[in-house]
Amino acid sequence: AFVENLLKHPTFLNNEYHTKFIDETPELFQFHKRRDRATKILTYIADITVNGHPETAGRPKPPAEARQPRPPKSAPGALREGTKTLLEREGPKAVADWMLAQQRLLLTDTTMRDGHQSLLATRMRSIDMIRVAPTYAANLPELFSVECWGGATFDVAYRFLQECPWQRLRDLRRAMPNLLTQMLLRASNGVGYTNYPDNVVREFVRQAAETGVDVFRVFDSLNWTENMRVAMDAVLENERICEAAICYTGDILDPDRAKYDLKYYVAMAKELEAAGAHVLGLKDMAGLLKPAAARILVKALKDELTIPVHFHTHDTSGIAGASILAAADAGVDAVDAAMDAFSGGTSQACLGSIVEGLRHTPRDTGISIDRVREISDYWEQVRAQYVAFEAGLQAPASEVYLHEMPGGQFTNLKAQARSLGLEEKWPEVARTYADVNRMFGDIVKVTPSSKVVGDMALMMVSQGLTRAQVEDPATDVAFPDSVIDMLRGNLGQPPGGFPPALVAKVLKGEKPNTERPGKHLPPVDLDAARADLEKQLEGKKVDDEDLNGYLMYPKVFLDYMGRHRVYGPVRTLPTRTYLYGMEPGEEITAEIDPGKTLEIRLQAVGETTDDGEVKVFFELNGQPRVIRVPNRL
Ligand code: BTN
Ligand code: 3PY
Ligand code: ZN
Repeated sequence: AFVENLLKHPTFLNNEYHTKFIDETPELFQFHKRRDRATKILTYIADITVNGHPETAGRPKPPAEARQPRPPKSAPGALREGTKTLLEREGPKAVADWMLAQQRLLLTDTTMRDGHQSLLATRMRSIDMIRVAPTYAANLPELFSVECWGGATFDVAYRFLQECPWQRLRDLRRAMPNLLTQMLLRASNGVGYTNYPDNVVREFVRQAAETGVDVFRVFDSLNWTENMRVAMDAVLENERICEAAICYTGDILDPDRAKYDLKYYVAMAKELEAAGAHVLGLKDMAGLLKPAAARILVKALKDELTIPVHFHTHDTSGIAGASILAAADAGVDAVDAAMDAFSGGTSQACLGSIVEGLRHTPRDTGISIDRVREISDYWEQVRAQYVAFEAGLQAPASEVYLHEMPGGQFTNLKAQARSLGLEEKWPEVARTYADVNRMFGDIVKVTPSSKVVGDMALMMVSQGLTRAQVEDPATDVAFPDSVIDMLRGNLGQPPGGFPPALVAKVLKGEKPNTERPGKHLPPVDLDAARADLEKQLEGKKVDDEDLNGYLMYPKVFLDYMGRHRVYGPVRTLPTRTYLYGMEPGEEITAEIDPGKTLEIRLQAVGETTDDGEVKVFFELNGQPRVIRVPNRL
């Protein structure tokens, strides 16, 4: 009856069906609330098989031979001890001291977070990570950490992948008991795009620590230390590793960019050390730290700090490997890199190349290149499943030194420009992005401040506005909401503040808040929020993880829950099935609960009937099942 209700609904008949419709149309749920999980999954597969997945329509498809990736074999025997073992035994300070005592260069593998965030629009699904996680634990216990959570992966999981980010974390944590898991946390912006009340930030950190994050890389999108303390203190309180990051922008060797000079970065690093950081993150989100500057900056940081330094950069311009080797020479303790298949371009430098580049040198990483290659072979097969989301650079882009876009934003903004019909004008978008940065007073550009600069640049190019016009008090400009919000002070303050004349124009005389945004946000009543959410979910009990998802992204979370009621645990499907459905004769398995595995075979897809339905014939664990779905094509 549910499907019938759905099918006969005018929205469907008009072909306007979108998942939102399900969320906004509660009467659909009056029947068959208890449709079992298997039927839900079959409904999903049938729907995708008949209609395709909305996100892959019109995009390239993986070749038929690109079948489910197979993880490599794990080294036999008991797991060797790793960094997580040390954290558990002796605590975060001991891990930091241990880092300082290593001569070898320590490595963080970013494939499961920044790698796919930067190359595949963050679309990697949990199953592709969880299947290889035990191999990481068995074969690469020398890694410093595995970055696998936070940044954009949190909302993309709910929003586009129809899966729970907390469950991903829990599963990865369990599969890699000897390795440190690492996340990217946008300080008071949590894993969102706006400042949250202090108690929401604290509660989020507590939950992330409980579910399985060991290393928190905390940064602020305007480099405002003041705005990092709540998140940092929460990490410290939960006895996890607090890696507080300075975001690198400009060029310390360029006298024209004196605002962000060596002194500036060293001073900020010392502030973060004084605030209790166990590790200093050097976060070069756009890949602007060139080799000569890396050598100087790392040397200065190592001279001035007593905590280890962990360098993160992007290979957008193609020079990241050289910067990393320079940083290694200057004594950096740890660096980020991605497995071959997820490296290069807007992602991190190639992990295997760094391993080999340092082989037989004092900073030899001690990592087996054979083990790296096996895992990278797996990642190559994984990447092939996601061709629909490839938007990558075909070649290095030295253009990044002009616009300074972070790795995660570059290809994203290009796609946005394309969808606005501005593809030909990309060089102008890039120049305008640089102009906007100067107009805002030369700020750090990283989520969420980078989005504000991007919004403004796209608006100016599409309306043909120049910087001079925007700054001219006599020209009327309709500023994007995100710009108004930032200049109100809602993301905090950049060094030196925003240019007063621009603030006056954008806010039309309204006084900005120059204090910490969180200072003025009332705490959320968590019990009331939970009760409210339970009511919206018609009495379903809400646990702390769900509550935290809702607090970060209320609408995205509710949409996810609405779809979950219809489709069930689709995260257990192979990626190919999830994105493209099945072909007649194909057979897959999906473990919908620990130990409960479904064997699903697609027998045939029927003709479309007069009322626009298609019967899809399955065998579920050997039993025939027929599912009817609308043909919406
Ligand atoms: C999403 O991308 O909205 C989440 C995945 C579930 C989407 C399914 S695919 C079949 C059906 N058609 C839609 O437009 N949404 C659902
Ligand atoms: C994020 O915030 O998601 C980033 O990757 C910033 O570099
Ligand atoms: Zn990054």
